[in-house]
Amino acid sequence: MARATRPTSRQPAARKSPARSNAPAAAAAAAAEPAIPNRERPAQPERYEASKEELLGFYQQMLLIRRFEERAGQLYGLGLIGGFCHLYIGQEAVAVGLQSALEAGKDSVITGYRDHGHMLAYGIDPKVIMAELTGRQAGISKGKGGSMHMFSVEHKFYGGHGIVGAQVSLGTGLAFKHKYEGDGGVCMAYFGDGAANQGQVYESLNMAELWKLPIIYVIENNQYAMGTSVARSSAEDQLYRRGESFRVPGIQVDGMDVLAVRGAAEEALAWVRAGKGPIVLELKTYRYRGHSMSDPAKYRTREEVQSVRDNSDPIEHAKKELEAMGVTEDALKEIEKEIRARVAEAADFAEQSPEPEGGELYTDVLVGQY
Ligand SMILES: Cc1ncc(C[n+]2csc(CCOP(=O)(O)OP(=O)(O)O)c2C)c(N)n1
Ligand SMILES: [Mg+2]
Repeated sequence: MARATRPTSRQPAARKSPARSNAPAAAAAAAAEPAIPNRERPAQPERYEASKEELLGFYQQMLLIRRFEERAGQLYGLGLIGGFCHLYIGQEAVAVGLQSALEAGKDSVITGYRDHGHMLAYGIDPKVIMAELTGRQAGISKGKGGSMHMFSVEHKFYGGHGIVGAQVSLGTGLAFKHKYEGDGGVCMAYFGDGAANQGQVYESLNMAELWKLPIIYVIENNQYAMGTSVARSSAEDQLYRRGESFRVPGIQVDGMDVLAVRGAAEEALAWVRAGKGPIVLELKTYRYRGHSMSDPAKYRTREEVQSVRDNSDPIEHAKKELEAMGVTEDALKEIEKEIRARVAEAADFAEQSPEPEGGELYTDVLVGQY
């Protein structure tokens, strides 16, 4: 079961001092160099050893996200969801594996617009998420945020952001707050492979390492930024290495295996909670659907998508493992039934709830009076 990471041909290289090769003069110069801080590297994470109950829990959460997103796609098709809607189907193991390792109420989370799965993985009620999608008063942002702008300050879930990369600097601010207030919390800031090429990401990495901020930068590498593949857009396609110039270590993880993801989360949290500063996790994953509901997905073949579904699906993978642990087909069918019922209930709630009152236009606009 040693599938903790799906290593690439380019594993993290051992750090070398360029002076070392030029002995003996260079060796003397190297010896005189002041000690370089933070040259320690995190260990290669182990795959998490989940009990049957824990794995069942992860399976349920992933299935809930999958069925919720499928239903959201249908509601969009029916015109009940307006604006943008970015589905998380295929990436479920990432949010579930990572968020299961966080301490609720202490650690904070921030992400981009593909955010429904993260909210569900945080245990937020599917009803208020679906009601937000349909723009209803009962939605978690009172129906004013929609798919891309959901928040739950109570859960320390800070959105839901439509501006690519913005959540990285905002997350760095959240991490600064954790450190400033000494509350022991860690921020998990999720962003995509496309966002990883943004300038503000590097300004954030620099500050976070300089100030040893408690933050995990999570790159969800689903291989595409809208219609652009990583290969077409990224000079360094091994995204876990993107923190290296700032001495921020990185780990690459199989994002289609929830236990590998959870194992990596443990390692990253241990690093950050020990006060060693930020860390980058690159989760290799895949989105099955288009970038958003309006994407015809002409930039990749159906065969490519089908091959990932057939060979690497995170839910099928967990299901097989549960079967091997002795969970019966009937028990799994029962779970499927319960989840379908929860999603149907959320969809009914979202359709039947009233729209916000007109006066809501003026609430929650400013934090205070100026
Ligand atoms: C600053 C900014 N530039 C461009 C866009 C348009 N845009 C929306 S999503 C996206 C692609 C981002 O891809 P990635 O970071 O890989 O995330 P994914 O959609 O795969 O989750 C782009 C370019 C935007 N919203 N904000
Ligand atoms: Mg992407």
